[in-house]
Amino acid sequence: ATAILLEDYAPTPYVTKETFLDFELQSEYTLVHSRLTIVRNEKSNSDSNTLILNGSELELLSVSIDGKVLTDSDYVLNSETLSINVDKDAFVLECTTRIYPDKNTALEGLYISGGMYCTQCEAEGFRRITYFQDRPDVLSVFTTRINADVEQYPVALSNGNLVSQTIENGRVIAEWHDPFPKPSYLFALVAGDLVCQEDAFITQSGRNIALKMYVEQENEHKCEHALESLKRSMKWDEEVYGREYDLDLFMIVAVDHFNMGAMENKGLNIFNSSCVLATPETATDEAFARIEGIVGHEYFHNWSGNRVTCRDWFQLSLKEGFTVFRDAEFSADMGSRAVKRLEDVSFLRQHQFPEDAGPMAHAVRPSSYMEISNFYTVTIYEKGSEVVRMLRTMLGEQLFRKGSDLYFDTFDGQAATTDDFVWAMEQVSGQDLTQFKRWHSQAGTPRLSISREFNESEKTLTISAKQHTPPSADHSPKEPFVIPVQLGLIDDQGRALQEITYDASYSSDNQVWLVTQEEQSITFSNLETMPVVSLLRDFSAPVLLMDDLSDQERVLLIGSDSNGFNRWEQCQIIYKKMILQGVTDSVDDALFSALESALKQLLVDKKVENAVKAELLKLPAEVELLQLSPKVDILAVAASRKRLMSRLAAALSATLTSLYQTLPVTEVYRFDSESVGIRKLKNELLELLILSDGDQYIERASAQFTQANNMTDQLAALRLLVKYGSEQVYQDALDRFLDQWESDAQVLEQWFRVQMVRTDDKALDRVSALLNHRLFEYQNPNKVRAVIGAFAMGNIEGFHAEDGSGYHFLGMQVETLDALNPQIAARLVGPLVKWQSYDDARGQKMKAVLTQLAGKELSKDLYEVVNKSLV
Ligand code: DPP
Ligand code: ZN
Repeated sequence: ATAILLEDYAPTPYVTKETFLDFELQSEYTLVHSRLTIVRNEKSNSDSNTLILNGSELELLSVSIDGKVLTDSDYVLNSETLSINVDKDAFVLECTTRIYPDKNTALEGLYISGGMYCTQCEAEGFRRITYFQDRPDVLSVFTTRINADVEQYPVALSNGNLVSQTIENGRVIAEWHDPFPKPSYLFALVAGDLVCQEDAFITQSGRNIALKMYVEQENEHKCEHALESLKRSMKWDEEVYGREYDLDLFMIVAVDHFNMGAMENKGLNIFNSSCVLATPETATDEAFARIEGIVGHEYFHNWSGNRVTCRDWFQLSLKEGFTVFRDAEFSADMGSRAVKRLEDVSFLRQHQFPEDAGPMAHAVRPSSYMEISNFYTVTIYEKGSEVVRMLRTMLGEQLFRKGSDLYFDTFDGQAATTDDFVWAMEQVSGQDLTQFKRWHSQAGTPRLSISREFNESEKTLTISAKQHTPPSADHSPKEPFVIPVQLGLIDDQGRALQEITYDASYSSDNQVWLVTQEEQSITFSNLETMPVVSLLRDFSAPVLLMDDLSDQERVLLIGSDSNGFNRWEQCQIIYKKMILQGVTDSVDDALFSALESALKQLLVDKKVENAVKAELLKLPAEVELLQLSPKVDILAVAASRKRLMSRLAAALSATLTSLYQTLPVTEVYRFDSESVGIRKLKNELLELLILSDGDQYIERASAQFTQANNMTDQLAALRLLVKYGSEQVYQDALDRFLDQWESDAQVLEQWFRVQMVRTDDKALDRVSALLNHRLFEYQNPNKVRAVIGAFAMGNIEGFHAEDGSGYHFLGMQVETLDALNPQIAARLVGPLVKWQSYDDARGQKMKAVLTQLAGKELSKDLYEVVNKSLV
């Protein structure tokens, strides 16, 4: 496999302007007839006469140009491309290919999921349908005709508007036309026996949009939440970004076999059924929130992705980072802003920081890749979103909105770059963002060290910052970043002080200090006593912060910082410190007591949201400790974390009990932040009460499991029974749950997944047994993730077992899956490839499994990941 380089980007000499596709869906195969209107590309200065079309796993039946059939001496065909020399500036190319959707287990291109046809074309799936310029800078107007058996596939959908639909000789013939030019990755087709839930939305300019959600009959009752989320998204994008929907029809389809969460195909979003179907009885609050976020995400892509698309795949974060930022703000506006932010920061630290420190490290705009599917990463998505967030922090809300307006207006209908986005922000703000763009080109998590010096006679406080970014696996440069540090000064009573400084790097409007150099300091004056500094509020930059705050100062901030995020953050810092103390020695009793009393106060504080209370009681994930103490023994960390949790539960027992008793029961299920907060806190408390008081609360969990009228409470109870119950109790609960929910695909996934939380020494046996369960399917990525993924990522004790059996198991599974679905295999191997973060003995065992894999015949996807991890 060879690497594709950003620096090699060049426009194609030809572009496809119009695309007509005719799909004949036959039972054994599908015939795809294409008619492409191709012209010379004005943007290219190449005088090459060679038209290069991408194609993969296709049977070429015929190809002609302007009606003249080509023979194999007229073109060069290999496994990846069809190259034709043409001596015309404009021509029509017609082509017929044969494909086999029922044999397509990779779930890229056209495939069958549970009896229905569907597509996934991003990034390079369209080339598995027909020969085409399958690259995002070729935008074409698509017309699609679908011809299928009307009994089996009465519903036949594609992008845009339905032009006509007829039934002839038992075949449905539907023709769709999408007036908006788009790259092939946004193409979609669906055919199946589906029912439709309809709704409508009236846009700000008064246009009536038909909303249609297509699902299998059995899921008809699971559409309401997604449709409501869609309408909220449409309204939000009008209000916050001034973006209105453009077609008259917006469709959503749910499919069971899907590699990603969902896909923003123009006018026809296709969703993984687990990311769109929900009822209160079958989906948890977490799932409701995830669905709302993903429905929003895909909808927002209509502007940030579809109307303005990416020039090439190195620019992927242009649409993904920006769209994640948009969906995060949408979710924050719909639910609890504080909770959304701290969840996102935890996620970033648990997943993106390790990626940046590991062998697959890459910049938000990478400079090379072998297989683009491997670059749909937390760096492109979540760090990309943080980069957009920093721009908004630096510009302020109003200028940022002006910038996004300019961006959309200027690049509408075009394929753009991350530089274009920054250009728009520069235009509206007058700021020079040249240095800021290093966030796009340089990988790695900057370490930001902060120290303070108080001068009593001058009454000044000087804060000094040092930034350093360790080398990363992609060898990108490490010049100083532009780091916006949001901060506030507080006196020892927790009152906010007014900051006074004459330093131009500080903006008092938004309290942002812009650190741009390797070392830099700022002085605040007019301070009677040494203030406490609340740093990096709302996590204003994706850095690893190391400050010189004392434990007392942290405890003060937990109790009184006006920034909710930082109260939680200081609590996390103390937890991490105590977990590490517990690994080597014993936890500092004074520190523990200080935190204990701070928590006791917060837990009874009526002004603190219930959901935030629940988050304050959660200890940081084990991997976050690896970032502070490299190569620490992960099993020792897990054990220390558990001990701390039990000690906390015991110390807070009285407070937790009375809080638990005062929380109301949410009788009727509602998905609003208040009821979500109550359920979240209640279930968090129940776990701690099991740890402190045992049996009595196991019984409480059993009762909750039986009586719950919603999946949030039922699954939370089941999880606790599986985690803490006796062999008999948890097995019994699992059996009853399966009895109740066996026929519900979304709940069944949860049944598989929840079993991975039990951390006794039989975890590996349980996973192996589940893989042989009659309801498990290797072809279904959701089930694979729920069992193998959840084991490797969530069951630290089982996966990292001393004998290496967890690693060996994962290696075998990855190999099996690679033959079926390379994208899934390359994802699943993730926990192994970060072997260098673990202690040496463990790391060597992980590496041995990778070395073994490297000796096998691998897909391009898996090859890239495995080989990069062994460099
Ligand atoms: N389906 C993926 C997403 O929406 C890829 N575009 O992020
Ligand atoms: Zn996306």
